[in-house]
Amino acid sequence: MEILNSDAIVERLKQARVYTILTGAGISAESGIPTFRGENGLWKNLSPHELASIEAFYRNTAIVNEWYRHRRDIIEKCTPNAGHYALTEMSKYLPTFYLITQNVDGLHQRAGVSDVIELHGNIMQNYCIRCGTRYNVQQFDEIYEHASRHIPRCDCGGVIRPDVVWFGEALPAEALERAFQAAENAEVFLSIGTSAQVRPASDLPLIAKKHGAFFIEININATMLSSSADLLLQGPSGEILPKLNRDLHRIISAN
Ligand code: BJW
Ligand code: ZN
Repeated sequence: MEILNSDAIVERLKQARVYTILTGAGISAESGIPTFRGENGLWKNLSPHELASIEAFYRNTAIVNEWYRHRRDIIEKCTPNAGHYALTEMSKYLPTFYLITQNVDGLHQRAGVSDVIELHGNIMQNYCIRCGTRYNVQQFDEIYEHASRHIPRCDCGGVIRPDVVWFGEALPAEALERAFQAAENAEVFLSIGTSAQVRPASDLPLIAKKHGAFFIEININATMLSSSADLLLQGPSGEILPKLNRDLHRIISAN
């Protein structure tokens, strides 16, 4: 069945030159990576707010490090799903395609998109809080294994932390600037698998809409953004995106 079944929508998508995509944890759920919120979103009875902050890291270094190590293990064993691959396909034929992700799992890159705007960093990278030296997973694990009290330290004595953005921290300036630009320039904006509860990422769809974009949301549940959507595609992104890709490809190559 076609999911783009209104003539007005088909025409709008056909004319659009700039497609901007925002993804969240939901797109990786079908790869087996737990989302942050909702039923399975807790880890050892702690919410993301109690784990993803510098205060939590200093207060509970062992627990937070264990959480990241556990998540890295899961991510390393996972593979991108049909939703990631559908976006990769779309990136090849849409005239201008920006992919912004809140995810730190690197699955879009593993699915073949080279230019991904990562708003919240990447879980495989770590850095020293004092001198900035960077450590990849292997280097980090080596140090972590011998670390006293689960506090991995750099040669300079500084604590090593994951290169991700915690609550209260600024997003990487260049990525944020590119994301705002991509939202402002979007003619079609797709928000996929995000609860849209975390700012400033959750502002992007509304910025795009304010600048005239056609806003499509893909999610298994309603979110804060659903009432602003021009088209709501409810269901798992691993099922919806391949259908959307097929329909879009047909519409665009019919030009
Ligand atoms: C499916 C599916 C399937 C399931 N198919 N769908 C006003 C302005 C600016 C900031 C704030 C503000 N008010 C408050 C703030 C502070 C804060 C914030 O937003 N708090 C709110 C919670 C109220 N924001 C910040 O602190 C940010 N920084 C900041 O503002 O800095 C200011 C500053 C400026 C200058 C100097 C200093 C400071 C930083 C936010 C960082 C968020 N970090 C985390 C952790 C990253 C590291 C890690 O991974 O460990 O990012 S928290 C967590 O939430 C993670 C995610 O990227 C993020 C978003 O979650 P996401 O992706 O939406 O996942 P879920 O689980 O919430 O939702 C999954 C969705 O998928 C659901 O809707 C499901 O239904 C759906 N789904 N399966 C389709 N198969
Ligand atoms: Zn250092």
